[in-house]
Amino acid sequence: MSKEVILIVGANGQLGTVLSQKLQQIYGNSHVITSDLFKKNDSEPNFITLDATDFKAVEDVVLKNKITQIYHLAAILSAKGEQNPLATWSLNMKTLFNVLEVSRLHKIQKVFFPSSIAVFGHNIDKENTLQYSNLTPTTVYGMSKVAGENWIHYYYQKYGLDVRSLRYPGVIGYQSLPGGGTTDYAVDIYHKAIINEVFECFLAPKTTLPMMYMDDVIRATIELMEAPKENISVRTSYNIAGISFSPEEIAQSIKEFYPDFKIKYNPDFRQAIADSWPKIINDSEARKDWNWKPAFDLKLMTKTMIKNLK
Ligand code: AKB
Repeated sequence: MSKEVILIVGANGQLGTVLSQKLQQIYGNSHVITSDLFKKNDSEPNFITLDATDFKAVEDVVLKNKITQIYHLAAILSAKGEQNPLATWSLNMKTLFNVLEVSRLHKIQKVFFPSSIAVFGHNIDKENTLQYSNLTPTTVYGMSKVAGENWIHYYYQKYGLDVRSLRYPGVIGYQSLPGGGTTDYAVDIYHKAIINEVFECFLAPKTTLPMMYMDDVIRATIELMEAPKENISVRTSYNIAGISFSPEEIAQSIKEFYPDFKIKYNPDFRQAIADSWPKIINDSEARKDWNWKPAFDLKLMTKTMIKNLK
C-alpha cells in the first residue's frame, strides 16, 4: 500500500484532468487529493476547493491530508496572459511561492512544476533548441516560467526541496480542452473535423511548433517524478520533445480520415507569440538522465484523436 498522498493543484485544467486519473490509478483514489477553484462534477473523488493564491488555505490542505507530494499545475497560459499581464504574473508567481514555501516548511518529499517552451524567445536556434539556450521569453507567461525555473532551482540548492520540472510543448488530447494557450488550435482542429466544420486557424499555415500527445505528456511527467533522485541533473526544467508540425501538416493528416476537411487561416496576435517559440526541441538531457522517448507521431496521434472524439 502506497504511503504517498498526492495533492494536485489546478486539477481541472487540460493536463490536470488526465494526470489526476493516472495518479489515482497508480496510487489509489484515497491517495490523491484533487483541487481547483471550482468543482467540475460530483463524481470527482477527494476533490477540495482550493484557491492556491491563499497561503493558509494551501497549508491547511497539506496538513489536514498529510500530503507527501504536490503537482502544481495552476497557471494562466501564454495567449490569455497577454490580455492581463500583471494579473498573470501575480497569479503564476503567488501560487508557485505558496506551494514552494508550504513544501519547504512541511517537508514535502517531491514537487512537480510545469514549465513550457514559452521560456524561449527569438535569439535561439529554433530548429534545434538546446537545453541551455538563452531564455528571453516574449510573453508574461514565459517570463513567469523562467522565474519559476530559477526559483525551483533555488529551493533545491538552498533547502534541498526535490522539485522536478518539464518544459511542456503544446499538449494534445481528447479528454479535456486547453484554455488560453497559443498551441490550443491543435486540439480545436480535431473537434471541428469530426463535426465536418471548416476550421479557422489563428496561426499561419507554416507555423511549426513543438507539440506532444497527452499519453506521452503524462508518461513523461510520471517517469520524471519516479526517476531516482541522483539521475536528475537538470534542476531548472527539462526540455522534452514529441512531434513538431504546422497547421498545414496537421490539416493534411486529418484529411487522410476526412478528405473533405477544410481549414482557413486568419492569424491574430497569437502568431507573434508562436513566431517567437522554437520549432524543434532538443531533449537529449531528458533522454540521457531518465530515458525519455516519445511514442506518438503525427499519424498515430491523429488516428487516436479521431477515434476517441468520434
Ligand atoms: C501555451 O500555448 O501557452 C501552452 C504552452 C506551450 O505552454 N500550451
